[in-house]
Amino acid sequence: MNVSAFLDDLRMRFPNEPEYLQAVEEVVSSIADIYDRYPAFSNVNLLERLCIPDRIIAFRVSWVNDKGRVCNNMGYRVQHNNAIGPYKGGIRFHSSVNLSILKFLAFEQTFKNSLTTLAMGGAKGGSDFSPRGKSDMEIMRFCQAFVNELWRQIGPDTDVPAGDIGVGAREVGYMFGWYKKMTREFTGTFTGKGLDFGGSLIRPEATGYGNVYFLLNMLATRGIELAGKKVAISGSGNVALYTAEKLISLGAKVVSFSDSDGSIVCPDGFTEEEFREIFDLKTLYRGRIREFAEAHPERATYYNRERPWRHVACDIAMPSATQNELDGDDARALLAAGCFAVSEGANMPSTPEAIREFRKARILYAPGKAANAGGVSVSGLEMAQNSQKLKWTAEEVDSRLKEIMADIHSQCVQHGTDEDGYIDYVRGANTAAFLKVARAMMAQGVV
Ligand code: NDP
Ligand code: 2IT
Repeated sequence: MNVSAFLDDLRMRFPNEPEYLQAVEEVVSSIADIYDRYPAFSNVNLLERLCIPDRIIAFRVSWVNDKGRVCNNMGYRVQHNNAIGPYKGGIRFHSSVNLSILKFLAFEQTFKNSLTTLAMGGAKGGSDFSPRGKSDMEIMRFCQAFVNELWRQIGPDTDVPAGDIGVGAREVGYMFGWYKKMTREFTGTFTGKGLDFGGSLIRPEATGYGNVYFLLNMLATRGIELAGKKVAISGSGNVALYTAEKLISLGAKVVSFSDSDGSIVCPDGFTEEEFREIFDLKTLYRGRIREFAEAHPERATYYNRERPWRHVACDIAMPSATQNELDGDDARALLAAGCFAVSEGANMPSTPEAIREFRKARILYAPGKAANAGGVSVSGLEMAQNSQKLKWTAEEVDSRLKEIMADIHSQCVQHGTDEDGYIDYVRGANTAAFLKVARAMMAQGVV
């Protein structure tokens, strides 16, 4: 396969979609060899069908704010690929949302879901609506207007949305409520639901916990203990907070958090009590991370409009906020300070230059599609429980999550180990994920 000709063609057709092109380039570059080994793939133009989404739904969402004014946002659902199961992936509400970002996320989701061992295709949706500063009633009206457009396109065996940035239990609850009203059916069409109406135990924790389980598998390949290690985290949302909770419970030292306004750093690690305060600040009060540093100036330093990476020495970095939040300079600063492992909680948080630095330095580097797959995995387990009309215990879900993360790690090792023994998790994850989806697409013909 001529990788550069393939990418040039996509660039010409989708010139204004940099995030989408970035995600595709990473995958295509790492599967080119294996793709060429099977000429049957190119005979049916499989790669192009795998990179271009099956379907994109776009719509206007009109809703009324608390002042009685009508506001208009864009809404989207990108149904990328359903070769191995129903479309599955989160919904993002953030002012930055556009088609390029949702196409990259849906593309990544297809590969991630393939790794989970469960039957889920890939999708992503969202809106440029910003929940920041909105009242509960405004959020509810927006969610209802969004689902009013989307409900015909989704279903328990068709497409199952969940949360992502700006969409947590509150938003999923409102969306599920309106979906149920429109369909007059109680089904498992959303995951991340409240525990009283079909939600799974451990789903809120799953992405963060899963990332720590994946990290433990990576560290074990080098005989390294987690206890006592300093871990820099970005973000302070769902993924970041549960990553920190698990890390602290295992004796690691969490030295940073951030939000879209700035970062807080505590070089000797937040105590469990301090973490609880941060957790409540972000979840109960929906506050800003700076408020913790203002309340405890002796414990934490606040860096306005800055990411944490250049402000703290750490052994391990777990970027858990958003895409392209760790660039080449950040990567060099982390490496210079002794960082030897990076496990991505966010989707595509490291820029291509940062990834090149990590791989060149031969540190442990896990891409999000492997490391953060715990969230969608437990979503898959929520779907299974909903179908059975049963509820599993927290212990059962957590132990299945651990097994799935270990399995994903094994797939990376199987397909990504270099001749010198270095595990290239990027190549491993992309190859394993690609092969499964490709086999399913081949078997199903040109559809
Ligand atoms: P949340 O909305 O709960 O938290 C997002 C966090 O990132 C917040 O701290 C937010 O700050 C910060 N953030 C968001 N956008 C930006 C930005 N443009 N610049 C800097 N900081 C930003 O989302 P999640 O924790 O669910 O998601 C975080 C990442 O993890 C995303 O990349 C998501 O795609 C990925 N992910 C999520 C999964 C899940 O199950 N939720 C599963 C797998 C991956 P602020 O508070 O200021 O908005
Ligand atoms: O990026 C992701 O994997 C998610 N936001 C979770 C998707 C899901 O369907 O649980």
